[in-house]
Formats: sequence, C-alpha cells, structure tokens
Amino acid sequence: MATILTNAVLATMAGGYGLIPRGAVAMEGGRILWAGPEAEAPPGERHDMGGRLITPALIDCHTHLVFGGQRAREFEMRLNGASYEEVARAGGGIVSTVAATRGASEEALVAQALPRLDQMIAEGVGTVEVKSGYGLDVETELRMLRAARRLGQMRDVRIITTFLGAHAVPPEYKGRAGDYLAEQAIPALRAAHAEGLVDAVDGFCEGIAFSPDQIAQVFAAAKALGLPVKLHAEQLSNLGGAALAARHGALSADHLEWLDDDGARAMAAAGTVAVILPGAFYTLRETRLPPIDLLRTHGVPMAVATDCNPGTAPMTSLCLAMNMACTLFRMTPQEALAGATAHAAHALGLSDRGRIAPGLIADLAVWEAGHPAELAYRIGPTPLHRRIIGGRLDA
Ligand code: DI6
Ligand code: FE
Repeated sequence: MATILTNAVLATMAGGYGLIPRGAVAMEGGRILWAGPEAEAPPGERHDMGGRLITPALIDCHTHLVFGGQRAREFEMRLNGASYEEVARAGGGIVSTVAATRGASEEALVAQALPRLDQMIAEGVGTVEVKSGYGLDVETELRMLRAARRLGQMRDVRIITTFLGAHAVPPEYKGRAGDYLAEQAIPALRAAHAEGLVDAVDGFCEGIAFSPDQIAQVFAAAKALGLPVKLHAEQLSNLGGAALAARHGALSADHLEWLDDDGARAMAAAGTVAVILPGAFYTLRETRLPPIDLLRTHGVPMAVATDCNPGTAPMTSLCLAMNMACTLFRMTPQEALAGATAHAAHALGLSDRGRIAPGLIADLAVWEAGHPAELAYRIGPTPLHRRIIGGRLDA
C-alpha cells in the first residue's frame, strides 16, 4: 500500500520552487508515486506532516569528505600573511593532508569521516559525492574510495564516488607531473574502476596543480573507461579549464571565480553545470566573485555544494553554503535551493532525484519551516524535522 504524506508545504523544485501550499506526496516501493494538492491525493496510509515544508533530500555534489588530519595551523599561517599558493609551495596545503591520509588505515579514514557525514545527514542531505585525491598513489587512492563506499553502507545515505587522482603532484614526483599521471594517477583510476569504485573523474586545473593538457590526458583515460568527467576550474586563475571540461562533455565545472564569457558559453552549449562553492571563497578570503550574472545570462544551471575539505572549506553545512551563495554571491534563495537539489543531481549526472516528481526515488527532507527561503536564510542550526530516504519514514 502507498504511504501518503499529507498536510505539507511542498517545494517540488519543478520550475523554481514548484510550491504546492497544501500538498501531499504518495510513495511506494522506495519511489515517489504522485505529488500534488492534498485534496487530489490517492488512497493509502496517511501521515500528517503538520503543515511542515517538504523538499527533495539535499544533495552535496562536491565534497572531499574522506581525508586524514586537519589543517588549522595552515589557516593560522594564511591569517599571518601567507597565500594559499605559498603554503602549497612550502609543502603545506594539499600535500600535508596527503601525508596524513597515507598514514591512515581504511578504518581510520572511515572513523574520521563519519562525524562529518553525520553532520550532513542531520541537515537533510540524502546524497553525498565524495572525491579521492589525498592519496596520490595507487594504494591510497583506492583506500579512500573504499572508505567512501563503506560510509554508504554504514548510514542511510547515497554515496557517489569521484576519482580525483589529478588533484596535486605528490612530493616524490615534484616537477614531474606527467610522470605522476602516467605512473600513479591513471593506473589508480583503472584499478579503482575495475573494483567498481568510480562513478566519475575529476581534476584540478590550476598553476599549482595540472595544466589543461595534463587534464586532457586524464579525461581521455576516463573516456576510455566510459566514465563521466568534471573539473575544478578557474578557482584561482583562468586557464580555460571550464571550456576544456565542456569540450569533454563534463557533467560540471566547479569553483569558477575566474570564469570568462567564452567559458560560460562553452558550458551552456555542452550542458555543463556550474558548481558554486562559496565555502572555499570565504575561507581563502577571495575577493573575485564567480560571474553569477554571466551564468544566468547564458542559462548555465548552478549547483551549490560545501566542498568539505580540510584546507579551503572545513565545513559540512550545505545550508550554510546556500546562505553564503546568497549573501556573498547574490544568488537568490530559490537558486540556492535548486543548487542543492535539482541542479546538484544534474551535476552528478543523476536524473532520478533532486525534485519531487513521480518515478523519482523517495528521498525527502521535512523541515520545521513554512517557506523554502528559510533554508538559505538561517545561519546556524538547520531546521530539519526528519529525512525520508527511499520512502522510509525512519531514515
Ligand atoms: N580546490 C579546493 O578548493 C580543494 N581542492 C581543490 O582542488 C582544496 C583542497 C585542499 O586544500 O586540501
Ligand atoms: Fe574541491
């Protein structure tokens, strides 16, 4: 028999908020069967939602959730005047997390990531993308991805894994990025794929990381395995990474503070989603804003994510990322919520979630709120009442 959630404000996210003020959702077999005005609800076992807001469960489409250690000391160095690039060149930054991650067992990586995942779940998140990229050798990249998959077995949450071997050049390959890709990153990608550990492939296209030509090699390896690609692009400078990603049919290009008109046009033409990451912008105290108006003008869909990582975004709150997207980047609360639901799904290549519509998986968040603008509006505790995952009311 169908389960019917009644007496709810629905934000279906079908075109804007897709608001239904006195709505109901019918679920069966883990899927949404029907959503609409309560008066038209089909028969079934009814549950009164007390007038609360229901949205799709949130989707954090860009995280580096699995890593060893933390980088509070580096935060302090930067506040004492060092730049992110200077810290990276001095052996801090990403490579210091690499050392801590290489030294951690799979169990330790899971144990460290679990509280972060629980914080996300407590804010209504139902799907989390998790990247590798702090191993930078075959064995540790695989260990990170196995840890990510394990997290999905331990909690009622759907984990999507992304291989990010092209995140940084490890110290033992300093000055030999090409050798690193040929000897470690690409073999790690093939091994991880063979183990079923990879849903997509990402890279970091930046002066302190990999050039567009090097990223193109990684994308070619991904394509040979039939895997979709995405890219950290135009975060600290403009190397044309977004256009490169678009040429490879990327699901998303992420960060984009330095994106130009050509890059935005290329993304629009390829259907590449812009993933906006205000937590990293905020933490690095960047001043160059991502060109939100340009993305709007070209009709590029915008997702919003935490970028949860120990260096540039030590945050787990997707609602806070939505708030920052509004206050720092002037996205609207409606764009921010679409960015954490419908467009986040799109950025992961998933068409079975992110909206409340018949046939989609029944992953929902019920909020102690009456209007969806409240989710981006608050700073601090998120008003989650409960999550519903796969149609289960006890998730
Ligand atoms: N850009 C980021 O913001 C993160 N990775 C990346 O390529 C930062 C990762 C870190 O500093 O540990
Ligand atoms: Fe990132």
